[in-house]
Amino acid sequence: MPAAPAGPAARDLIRAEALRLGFDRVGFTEALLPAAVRARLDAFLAAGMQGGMGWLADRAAQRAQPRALWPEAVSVIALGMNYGPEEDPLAILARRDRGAVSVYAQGRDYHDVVKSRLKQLGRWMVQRFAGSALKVFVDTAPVAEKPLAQQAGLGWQGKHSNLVSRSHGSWLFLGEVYTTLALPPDAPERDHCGGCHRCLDICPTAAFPAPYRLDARRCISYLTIEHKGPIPEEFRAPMGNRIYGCDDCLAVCPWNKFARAHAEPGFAPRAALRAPRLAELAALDDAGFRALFSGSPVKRIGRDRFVRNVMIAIGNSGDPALREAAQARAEDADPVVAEAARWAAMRLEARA
Ligand code: B12
Ligand code: SF4
Ligand code: SF4
Repeated sequence: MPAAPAGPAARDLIRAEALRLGFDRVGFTEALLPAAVRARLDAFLAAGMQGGMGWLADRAAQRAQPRALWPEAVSVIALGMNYGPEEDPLAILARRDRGAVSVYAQGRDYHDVVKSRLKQLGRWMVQRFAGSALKVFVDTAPVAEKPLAQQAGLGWQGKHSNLVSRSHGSWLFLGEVYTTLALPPDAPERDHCGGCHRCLDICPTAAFPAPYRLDARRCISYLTIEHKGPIPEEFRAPMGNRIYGCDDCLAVCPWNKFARAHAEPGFAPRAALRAPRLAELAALDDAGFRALFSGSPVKRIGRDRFVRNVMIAIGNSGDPALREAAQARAEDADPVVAEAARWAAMRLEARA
């Protein structure tokens, strides 16, 4: 399909509509990424830093280059949705009888919230610009979301590798529209990290081999969400009470001083996930897990992986009152849960 002509007026209309739909940042760029993006992805994969996320390697060519995924793509609209927390996300780390669920997972699944807005924007664009075509993405497709967002001016990839925005700090979800419209690009954002290295210093598991480079195998977000099987011993104590994801490197970024709490009702934290009691989470069976996490991103890891994480947090709690909750799972039908439960009970016994 030839590029549908458009221009600055079309771009302004799209920006206004996206903001009206609830996106907080909107930027435009050509559907073309520099070779450095592919080279960095290849280096990451060659070092095995993706761990068990084999899907990152499967479609590397499409991930690193929009037109390898969809040859008709002419422009990319990069969109950001603010999910800034209302409270200090690190305060929960001191409450060792509670589980820490990362900010992004305390409300409704962002995939659903962002995707439904992207579809609304897409429907509007198809009507407004007859003859144009588009595809929308959030997170799960082979799309280099952070490099595209940087190129479209939304922010820059900070030393923790996430996109940082001068207006919203670390707290933007990203989504994209690939379109056949030729839209004038915005200026890319430049790096504003300067001499800062707070995010690198705070990481509990030393997951950054160098600034801008993340070894996912060491990241608590990977270990609690993506990793199947037992949590390697060396990461168990540093996990503390983090049972789903991790916010440490995001939360310490000085650019968060410009961030505001989100205004999206879907991202409001569920009361049950703000500071859940480990003892209650430890007792979850399949049905209880599904009921508690219906509509939440936590649901996708399943009961067994979740209770495995809860067992590690109990082992780190230093609270002998939680030993019983661990012992009750020591013969769990899932061998990974059972092993983590025995580890937790043993650690608490040593402290009793
Ligand atoms: C795989 C993945 C993960 C993995 C790996 C993360 C990673 N950094 O690669 C794991 C499970 C660990 C993860 C964790 C998280 N994720 Co994630 N994840 C993704 C996913 C699906 C792909 C990212 C990817 O391609 N990684 C591959 C590597 C090679 O690419 P990279 O991140 O760009 O890293 C390279 C660059 O930093 C590059 N680089 C850039 N500049 C420079 C400069 C120099 C000088 C050098 C040398 C290198 C360099 O080198 C790195 C390679 O080593 C994206 C969605 C998407 N489709 O893009 C979401 C995404 C990145 N995740 C997101 C979120 C929110 C998170 C968490 C905050 C969730 C949480 N609270 O637990 C954490 C943050 C952890 C962290 N510090 O990155 C958001 C980030 C939003 C944003 N503002 O950036 C995304 C964009 C999803 C979304 N649609 O909103 N995630
Ligand atoms: S999310 Fe946590 S574990 Fe992962 S890199 Fe950031 S601070 Fe380290
Ligand atoms: S904490 Fe500092 S180094 Fe890390 S992303 Fe923010 S500004 Fe950059």
